[in-house]
Amino acid sequence: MSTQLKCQLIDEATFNLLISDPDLGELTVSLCCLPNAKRVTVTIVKANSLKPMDITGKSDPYVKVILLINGKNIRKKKTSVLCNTLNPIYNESLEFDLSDEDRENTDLIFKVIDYDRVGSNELIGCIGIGVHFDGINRDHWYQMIEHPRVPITQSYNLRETIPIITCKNSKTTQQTK
Ligand SMILES: [Ca+2]
Repeated sequence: MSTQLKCQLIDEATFNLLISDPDLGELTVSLCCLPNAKRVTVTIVKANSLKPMDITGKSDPYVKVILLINGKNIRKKKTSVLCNTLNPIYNESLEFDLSDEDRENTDLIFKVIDYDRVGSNELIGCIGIGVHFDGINRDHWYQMIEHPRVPITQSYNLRETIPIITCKNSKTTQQTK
């Protein structure tokens, strides 16, 4: 009985750790939809209070953006590396060609990564925006579609991981197998 209770307490503590991400910093991005050109402009505005990854107490951050359609990696683009800073200001626009149809099935993954000259680059934190996410991460995408040619800006707390994207069609596929 007491062992069982103890286990439950541990589980709860682990659960709390999982839902409260450590302070990795904040990323500000702007989305703008140009329906006539069938294009979406993703502007990486800035990041704030990033987690230091280097021995200097700073990081050398860049942002990689991955475009997914129906959960499949379609394209990726990245910003330049800004050295020795925890508060990089990019104001860099990344263009993605996107048809009206694909726009309804799109997600964007943003990864803030510390560049290292020696060894492999390390992930600082990430976020996801698009139709398969919840809350503001989803609403931001639809606000962009509803207001074409207007840049919509939003700041996000970075997370250690992003939830797995489950596609609307994937369940049907599993059932038919
Ligand atoms: Ca570094």
